[in-house]
Amino acid sequence: MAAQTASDINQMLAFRTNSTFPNVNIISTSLSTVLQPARVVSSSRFLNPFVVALVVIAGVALVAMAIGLLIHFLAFDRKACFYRSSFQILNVEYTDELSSPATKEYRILSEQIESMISNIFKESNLRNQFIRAHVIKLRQSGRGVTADVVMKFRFSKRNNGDSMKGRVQAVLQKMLNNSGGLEINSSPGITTITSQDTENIFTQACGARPDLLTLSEERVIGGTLADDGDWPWQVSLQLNNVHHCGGVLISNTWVLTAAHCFKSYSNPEPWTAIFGASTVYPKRRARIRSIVVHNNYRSGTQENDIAVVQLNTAVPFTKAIHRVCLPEQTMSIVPDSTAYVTGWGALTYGGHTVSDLRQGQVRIISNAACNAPTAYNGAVFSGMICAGVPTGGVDACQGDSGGPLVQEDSRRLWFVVGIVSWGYQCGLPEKPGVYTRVSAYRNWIRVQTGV
Ligand code: 4AZ
Repeated sequence: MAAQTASDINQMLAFRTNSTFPNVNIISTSLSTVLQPARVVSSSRFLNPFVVALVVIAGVALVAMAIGLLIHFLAFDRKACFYRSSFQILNVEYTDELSSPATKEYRILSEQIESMISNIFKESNLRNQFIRAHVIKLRQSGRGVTADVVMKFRFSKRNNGDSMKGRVQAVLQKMLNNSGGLEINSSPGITTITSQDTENIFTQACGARPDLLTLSEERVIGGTLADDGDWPWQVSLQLNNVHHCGGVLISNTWVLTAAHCFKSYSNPEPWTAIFGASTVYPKRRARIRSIVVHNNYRSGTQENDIAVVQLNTAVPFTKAIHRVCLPEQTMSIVPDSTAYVTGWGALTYGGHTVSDLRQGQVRIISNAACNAPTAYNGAVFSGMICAGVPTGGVDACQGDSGGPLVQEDSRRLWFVVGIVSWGYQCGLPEKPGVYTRVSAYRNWIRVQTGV
């Protein structure tokens, strides 16, 4: 039989249903008679728009509450706890290079210790509580090295540092057989310290910006206006109480600056040093005891544009006032790496100085590129270093002279790599800022200041 029409098939089905299974049809008819009115009742009750809205609102409120509680317990119910510890490392011989955080040896060993601690905690049941470990000092112990370390955790507010000490200690115990190439003497003891203790430790060390003072996870430099404490080593050198030059604090008593700042007045009497981001509301003032200008400063070429200034009284280091790190003689500064220049200098060539400290992000330019015929055509000597942005616009300018050009190392310590020295006007493309290369004068600074 070929094609049957739909009505043929329907007729056949109707016939079969009625004749072969008559009971089924009766039952099905009676079921539908019973269910029909009930269905009408249920749909009118549950699809009532008012009830639906109520259910949706209740659901949303429940989800919001759950999210709120989760955020609260994950973020706000936690407080920072700090511990201090000392690790004795037996298989690393102590050398002089390990006495300064500026050396490659110090940086490599500290990073190795920091990642060893970090790995141990990340593999432990404290992985969600561990934040950071930072080596604050390497010292000689016997023939080996002892590393003083600060560690930060975030625990629930219901716990305090002391109650969690045992758990932290238990994890550190595992380090004895899993120390990634370092031979640790014995399980290190730990001491609970406060956030104020941690801040004090970093304030005494060199090169710590606010994020390191609290061992924070974040690091941000936003905008161009600096906050108090953002660049704690920045100094304003004032002549008869008027801002004249920038400077950078390298110890409690010494400020590094440019020689050309003292071309007209080299007698310390009218000079003062001002600390804090605002020159109108300074955080501190100090008188100047002596000014040491480099013997071979040449004003024609700006060679050896470097000077150190001794304060009359030592400044106590605080959160907002402390020293920068000095680079080693051998420190290589990588072309195209990021650096920051800070100061109260003019915003345009020929403009006025400003009263709130400003910062500019620039990139290091190789001396070869900076000496190109379209740039400075050979006027940049080996004791100088250039930094700028290809399109111009961000640069040091008049009044920034003597101030710092700084870079952050892999351990978040900041180094002064340059001192604002000269340039053709300000912010022009192909005419970057030229700075005194601090690493080239590391020995001169040591001889003059003992730092
Ligand atoms: C100045 O006259 C000066 N653009 C300082 C830095 C620069 C230019 C001029 C670099 O003190």
